[in-house]
Amino acid sequence: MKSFRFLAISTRGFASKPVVDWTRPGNVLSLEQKQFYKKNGFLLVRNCVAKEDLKKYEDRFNAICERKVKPPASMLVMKDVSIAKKVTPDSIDTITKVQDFAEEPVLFSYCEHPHVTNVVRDLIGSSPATRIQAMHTMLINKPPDTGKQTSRHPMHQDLIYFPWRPEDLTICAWTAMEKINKKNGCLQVVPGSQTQGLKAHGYPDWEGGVNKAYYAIKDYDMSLPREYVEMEAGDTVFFHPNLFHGSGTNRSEGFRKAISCHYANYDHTKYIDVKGTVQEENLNFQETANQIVDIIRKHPQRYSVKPGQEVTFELSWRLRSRPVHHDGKENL
Ligand SMILES: O=C(O)CCC(=O)C(=O)O
Repeated sequence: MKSFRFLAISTRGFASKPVVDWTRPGNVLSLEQKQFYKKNGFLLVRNCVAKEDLKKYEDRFNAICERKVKPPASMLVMKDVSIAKKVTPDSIDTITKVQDFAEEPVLFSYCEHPHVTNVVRDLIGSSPATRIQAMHTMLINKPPDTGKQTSRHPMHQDLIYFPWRPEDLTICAWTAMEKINKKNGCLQVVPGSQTQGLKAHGYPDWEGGVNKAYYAIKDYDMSLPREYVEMEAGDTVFFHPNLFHGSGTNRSEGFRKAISCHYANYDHTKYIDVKGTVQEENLNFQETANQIVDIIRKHPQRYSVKPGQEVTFELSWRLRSRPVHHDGKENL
């Protein structure tokens, strides 16, 4: 782990510079692709990650689930709410997500994959040399639904979880590790919704339950036009943190795997104080923020907290994120 600097600042007076030039093609993307992203808030890049790479990530995930490989102490291993209460040993069939794999070398190699990072730099950077940081990392093993529809992920905006800005210089890369379609719960997106600003979120009032911290946009307008992003293994969708998105019930027999990373532009991103924003008003957000901070306070060694260092929500992100392709003497 690297050393850290304190970067909590107020949003007041913090205006984002036009870092990305939307009038020119990127290093790897055409002008049309860049403009499609700008307008719609997402871009699907087919065949972005090779099958051999996907196999490496899957093998490592399986080895972690089967306890053949010890995960880094800071990685969270999660179960679906409908499975979690059953007393079953951990296996590929019970682990539905791993999160915060910045210290896991094989999984983190996804975040460093040049086909992914080249696109990221075109969409949140100014040049192929733009410095980026992997902020949030996940491998999602969406289980076949048990009948309670807990495998659904409600429509939400990822920015609700993130205490940094500007949002236009953060992006998610989400790669299908196998064929993903409506049947096994593909991503659903509302094109253009990233321009609407951050909405209030809360737990959906679904019967059957919902997974922890799976928030939904409150009073969501079900008539908004949704696009179902069906993908082949290796296809990658890049999306804006304000894009309305979610995923449907997995009605197949198998687990549906995707690997993802949220990146931020290292040189133009600052933490904000969420006081007075939609995020603070969201009680569930506070609950989640406190839970993460509490875990780190309880296990300071796991996260390399320095003696006497105050564990804040911002610090919780700095400890779990990691610069990509640059020395990053300091984390964002
Ligand atoms: O993988 C999925 O099913 C949805 C992922 C997602 O929307 C998220 O984690 O924000």
